[in-house]
Amino acid sequence: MGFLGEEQVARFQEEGYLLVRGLLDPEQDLDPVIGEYHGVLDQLARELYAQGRISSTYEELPFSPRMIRICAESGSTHAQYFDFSLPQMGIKADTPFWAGPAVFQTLRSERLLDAVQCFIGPEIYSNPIQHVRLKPPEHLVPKDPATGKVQLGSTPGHQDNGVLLPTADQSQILTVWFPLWDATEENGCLQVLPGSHRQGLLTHCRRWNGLSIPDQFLRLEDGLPLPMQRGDVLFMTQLTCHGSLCNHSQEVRWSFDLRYNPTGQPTGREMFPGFVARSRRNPASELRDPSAWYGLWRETRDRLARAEENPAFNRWGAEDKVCA
Ligand SMILES: O=C(O)CCC(=O)C(=O)O
Ligand SMILES: [Fe+2]
Repeated sequence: MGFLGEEQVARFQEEGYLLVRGLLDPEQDLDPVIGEYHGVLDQLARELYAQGRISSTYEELPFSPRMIRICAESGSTHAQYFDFSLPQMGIKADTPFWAGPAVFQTLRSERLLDAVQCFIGPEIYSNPIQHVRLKPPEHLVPKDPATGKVQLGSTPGHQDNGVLLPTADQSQILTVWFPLWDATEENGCLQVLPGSHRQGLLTHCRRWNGLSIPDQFLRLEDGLPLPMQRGDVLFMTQLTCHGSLCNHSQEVRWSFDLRYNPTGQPTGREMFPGFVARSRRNPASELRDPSAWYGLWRETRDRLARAEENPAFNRWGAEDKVCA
């Protein structure tokens, strides 16, 4: 498994995306991550309980209802607590993140990298623009008190190239998205616009739910929903327009989105740490130690917490006319 045929790579180039069914081994690539996140949720529950923000740690509940209960009662989705990246503003010395060993092993999964190699070659760099997304059902989580809007709702239409700095416009950044549990139209699977990568970078506007392409340039409703099962992996170019549906189900929608580029090319987010995931030319340059990976993120957090100015994470100003 893992090696893709020429016709699959050609389809990716033509359509801007490729969905590969059953690429990952759910038991080897996904279950260790799920196990690790049980510990993360447990730790969060204990902390919130100690702070008096929840009335029980809900230990008796399975992961998804436990998380939903904790989010509902504490009034937050705690997205940063679970994420293996840092926020783009307001990083503090105690900003939480999770860069655990099971996550690291999945970023380095041989099956995954064999496939990535078919798109970008054998010198593979793990780009630090990456997220875990644990999205509770929208109707079960309170709205953000600051904005009055749903927290961690559907992802609006965008290109990943729009969320990185122009330094990486010439880089070849491959987006890799997969669900930890089945992603369905009901729980908010991804939607892509086939062929949309051929029109170049579109203008993005900053809205309450992040950067997105305004409606006059992109109708995500015309997109193709891509329900995916555990083990399936979606590959996209950095210019492919995509977003997600809403989570109208009763369970958490859980996914990883990772990115890889050929080693040496700008990542578009140089203030965050990437690493060499595979090198056939210089195998010793590969990062293999999960605690070293955690250390890179920790140092980055501590450095940015001390910084006086917030670095810029994207190119879009608030003043663009189409955004008014
Ligand atoms: O998972 C989502 O809802 C959005 C993911 C996304 O935009 C990405 O992986 O680039
Ligand atoms: Fe995206």
